[in-house]
Amino acid sequence: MQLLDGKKLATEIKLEIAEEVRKIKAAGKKIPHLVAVLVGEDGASQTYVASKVKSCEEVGFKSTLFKLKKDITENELLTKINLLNNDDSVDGFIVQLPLPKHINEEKIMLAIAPEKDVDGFHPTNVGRMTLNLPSYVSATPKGILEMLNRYNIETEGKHCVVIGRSNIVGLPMSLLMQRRSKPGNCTVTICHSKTNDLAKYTLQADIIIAALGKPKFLTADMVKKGAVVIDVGITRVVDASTKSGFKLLGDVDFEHVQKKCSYISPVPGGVGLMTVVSLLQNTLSAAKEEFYKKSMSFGLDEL
Ligand code: BQF
Repeated sequence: MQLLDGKKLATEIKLEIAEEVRKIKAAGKKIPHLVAVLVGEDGASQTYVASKVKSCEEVGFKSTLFKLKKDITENELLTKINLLNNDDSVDGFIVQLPLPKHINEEKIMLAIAPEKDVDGFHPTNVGRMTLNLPSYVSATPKGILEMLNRYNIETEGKHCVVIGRSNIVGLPMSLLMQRRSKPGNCTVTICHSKTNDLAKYTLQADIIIAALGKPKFLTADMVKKGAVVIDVGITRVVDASTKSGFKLLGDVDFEHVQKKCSYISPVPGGVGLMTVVSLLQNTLSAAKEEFYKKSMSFGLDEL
């Protein structure tokens, strides 16, 4: 078994991004600027946003965090988004999820200008990703592709089982694994909460991507010998023995599954760190106008 070390990869990629930022600065160009909007005081969300801000600092990006009160109205949040859409100093921004229940997340996602949607959640970016057009790709699936790529894991012709069909992970992941590219070219099965006899599918999988959000759900008896197992789950459970009072559990029963597989990603220290790095990569793409040109364009060559 080989560990898919998200910490090692994230460190390596951040150094590469930092080097590119250094060149941008040396060329006298503006450094990438990411804005994060946090609504309310959810503990996990605060942690995630903090690690995104810290990662920006590490690579030399500018970052701005807006903390909004949990009782902010939907309209007030939409006004904030409109300001960010029109602020030329902002290359990309994210609205940290989940949002309080009185705010419609779908409506918020739709309000973000696709050109600044570095989370890749806007239907324009999801549609472009689906059709293999240049676009921001949702950070977790993007990070998993980067992980497979950097560990040189062969995916062509393999059977990939994705467990979970969320808009943010399962759905885009399944599309990315089947597409004509490297990594890609898999035969993909999407499994979910209504799948009958899940093990029938996972036992045939060369690659399993577990993104359902149930701690230790994938057990050793569900995994074929030599499979590649990617654990996307991160459930916080109370644990008095840790400094923070909680620990993170993946969707995979790591202790037993690791004995059967060729590669496995740990939790913590796996996919989560790749997710944060992908956000940095998307922000760099935004600053470089890789997917959307800010200049006026009437040509068909500039999608
Ligand atoms: C690690 C997220 C669910 C809902 C909203 C490193 C992160 C997590 C774990 C992280 C996540 C999950 C993020 C580890 C961002 C990933 O070492 O295992 C980093 O910061 N994530 C988020 O912003 O919103 C979420 C999961």
